[in-house]
Parts: sequence; C-alpha cells; structure tokens
Amino acid sequence: MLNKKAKQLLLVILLFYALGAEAASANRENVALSQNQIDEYYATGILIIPNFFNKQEIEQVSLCANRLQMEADKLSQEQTGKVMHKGTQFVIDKKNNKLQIHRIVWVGSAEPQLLKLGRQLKILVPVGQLLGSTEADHLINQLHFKLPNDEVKFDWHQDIKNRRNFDPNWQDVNQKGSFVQTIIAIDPMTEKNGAIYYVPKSHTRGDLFLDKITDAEELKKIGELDKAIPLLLNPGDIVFMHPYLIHGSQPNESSMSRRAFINGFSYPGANKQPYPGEGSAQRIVLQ
Ligand SMILES: O=C(O)CCC(=O)C(=O)O
Repeated sequence: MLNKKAKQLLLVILLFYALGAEAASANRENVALSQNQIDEYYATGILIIPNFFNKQEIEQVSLCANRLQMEADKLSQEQTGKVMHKGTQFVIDKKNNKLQIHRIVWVGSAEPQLLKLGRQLKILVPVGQLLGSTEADHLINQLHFKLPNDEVKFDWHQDIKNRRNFDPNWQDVNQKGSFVQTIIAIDPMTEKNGAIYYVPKSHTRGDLFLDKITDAEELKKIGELDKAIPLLLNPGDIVFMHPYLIHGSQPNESSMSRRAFINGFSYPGANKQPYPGEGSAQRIVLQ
C-alpha cells in the first residue's frame, strides 16, 4: 500500500504528464494548417504564410548567415567548387575576382542553431500535413545568398529534378510528390533583387523533365514560362512549395542582398541515397 506522501507524489507526477501532453497537443493545433491552406497548396502548388518567422528568429538566421558568408569568403581564397567544411558543403566560385555563393548546404552542421530553427514544430506539423505522414527525411537545410551583382541564378526547374539527381531510384511513394520545400525570406525578395518566379498550377502537369530540354524557346513553350509570376516576400515570410512546381530566379542586379533559408523534407522511403553534410537526410518525427 502507498502511504499518503507517496500517493501525493504520484498524483503530482500524473498531473505533470497530463498537463505536458495537453500543452503539446495544444501547440500542434496552434501551428497546424487549415484545410483551406492545404487546399490552396494542392490547387496552386504553393502556400505563402506571411510573418511566419518572427524578428528574433530572422535575426538569428541572419547572424548565422553572416558568419557562413565570412567562412565562404575565407574558403574561396584557397579553393572553389564544392568545399566541405565543418560538415557543411559550401558551393562557391569566383567571378571577376568576386565571391559567388551558389548555395551553402546542410548549414546546421556548421551552425547548429539553423538546424533547430528549421526543425521547429511550426514547420514540421504543416509539412506532415502536406506529406500525409508523421515522419520524414530532412534532406535540405540550406542557405541561398544572392549578393548584389554576384550573377548567381537558378535555372527554371521543378525540385523533383534535384531529387532524381541524388537518387535515380527516387519514388513518389505518397503519389503527391513525396517532398515539400520550405523557403523563408531573410531579406525582402523583390523583382529587383532576384526574386523567385514560378508558374502557378504547373505542378499539376507532373514531372516535365525540363532539365533534358536544351532549346530556350522549347523550354519556354513546354514550361509555359510566359505565365510565371514573382514571389514577392518580406523577411520572415514562408513558402511551402510543391516539388513539381516550375520555378527559377534571375541574378540580383540591385544593391540589396536577397538571402533565403530553405528546408526540404521527403516522405519516408522516397529517397534512398545520402545527401551532402554531416547528419543530413535523417529520419525525423514531424509532430
Ligand atoms: O533561391 C532561389 O532563387 C531559388 C530557390 C530554388 O530554386 C529552390 O529552392 O529550389
């Protein structure tokens, strides 16, 4: 038999766990997408939520990005191309003696705060809803820098191309693309500083193998690129993007940086290959 003190202690422990579980489920409810938002994502291929990261979170991402930019600059004095450093991959170049950062891959290894920020419940729960899964492989934890006049651009593509390039046996396991890309603006994204352009509803046309098209006119026709519109974002805004949505971006010809924090998650079993970066492509729980 338990004495009075032991019973009281047991009661306190039970209460503690009950309140904890309630708080956790309340959190999930607070951050879940509405059915309208899920419908919008599947109807247009894109869902934009303004002010998703608060000022403090954006400040944290920005400070990490500044440190990584300095690392990239230092590394580029010695070597260019794909450079592994502190478990993070720097894809860097020099053009007219100026640094070009094409991307910094798996940034959370060199800057662990970026992994934490990219794995917040408020990102994972919506991703779980869009994938229809309670687990995912965290494939992308990345920064894109478009520094003034650095000539960095991203050709028209569907993200499914990148998934196929990593794993030729990539499988659309959930029949809904099996991948969700999230893009958070660190700086304003405007038509002048190399905004991403996308073709609304293009995801409904499936994998168009745009990477196999070499003729610019044919690409324009097949991709229906004349329908493309700019993604205009403020710092902290997030975009959830379907893996078949056609998008790309032109160089930043303004005097203002255009940086973005990107996290991508795949449905379990879709990807079977490793990704660059220490700790990448891990299976994580989404709730
Ligand atoms: O940062 C950009 O301009 C392009 C981003 C992009 O194409 C992607 O995340 O797939």
